[in-house]
Amino acid sequence: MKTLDELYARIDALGMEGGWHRKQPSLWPEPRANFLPAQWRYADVKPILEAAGHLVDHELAERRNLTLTNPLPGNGYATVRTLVAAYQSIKPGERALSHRHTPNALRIIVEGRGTYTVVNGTRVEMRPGDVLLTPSWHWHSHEAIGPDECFWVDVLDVPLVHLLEPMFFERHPDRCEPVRENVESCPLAFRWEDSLQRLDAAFGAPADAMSEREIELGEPAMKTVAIHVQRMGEDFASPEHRSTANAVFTVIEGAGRTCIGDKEFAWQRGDVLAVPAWQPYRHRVSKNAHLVRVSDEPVMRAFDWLRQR
Ligand code: GTQ
Ligand code: FE2
Repeated sequence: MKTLDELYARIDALGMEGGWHRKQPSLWPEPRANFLPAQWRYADVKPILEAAGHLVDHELAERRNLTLTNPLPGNGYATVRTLVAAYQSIKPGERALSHRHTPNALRIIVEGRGTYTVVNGTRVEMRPGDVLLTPSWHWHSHEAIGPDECFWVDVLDVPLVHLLEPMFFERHPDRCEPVRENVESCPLAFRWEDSLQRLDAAFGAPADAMSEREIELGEPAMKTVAIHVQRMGEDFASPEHRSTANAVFTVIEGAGRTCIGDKEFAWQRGDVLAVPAWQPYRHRVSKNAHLVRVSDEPVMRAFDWLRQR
């Protein structure tokens, strides 16, 4: 080995690379904000789910859901790096069979009454504004009794599980898990009226000043996922903020505009916004609003990677 070229050829042949002459750096000064700002409008999605209700047999589909794919080139699934969001609907008389998986999941109910979810044998109604948790490896099924077709937003940490690889999934041997108890409330169901009461009692704005009041559902809700409910009044304007946490926002009510990176989105009830890590964003509200922010903050905190600016 007399020349650098020979040296590099030998290094390469053994499946190695000199850290001093990498083509791509492995470290850089701050997050690159690869994932893109994005929005999905409930007004666009609802008619599609209704049509799917006629055209897609629920027995075949098992879950009638539409995943929200971030427009980052090459991405085929995730909404932000660690999380996937999906709209899901179910019609009276339908049942989504029981299964369990290692990814954590939660649902934010947008519209409709008379749909129940069964989590590890506990059956609870899902009403608009409620947030329901199905933590890792908990059995869960959904059934709609009516009167309404029900629409909600799912958020799962599936992309994180894809990255780390600990994926397990299985269907319940009985198709539908037997119901052990019917409850009005349980630790896995956050009722909208309780969230409103807690917001009424909340004191002062959160440290990031991104809303007028904020509560957290759970502490955190699940090991990888945090859920915050934010309240902002008409004419509220936030400062610009960025965080290493990846977030998905769902609009429970109200209207406004949010700038994320170089994009601006006008939003209203049922819309979903992707706010990927380190994308600067700010809100301006035009009609009293409640937003639910789902983020991977617990992951960032656990490894001392949560930074905000
Ligand atoms: O309702 O159990 O959107 O397992 C994706 C995967 C929903 C669910 C999704 C799921 C579910
Ligand atoms: Fe599931």
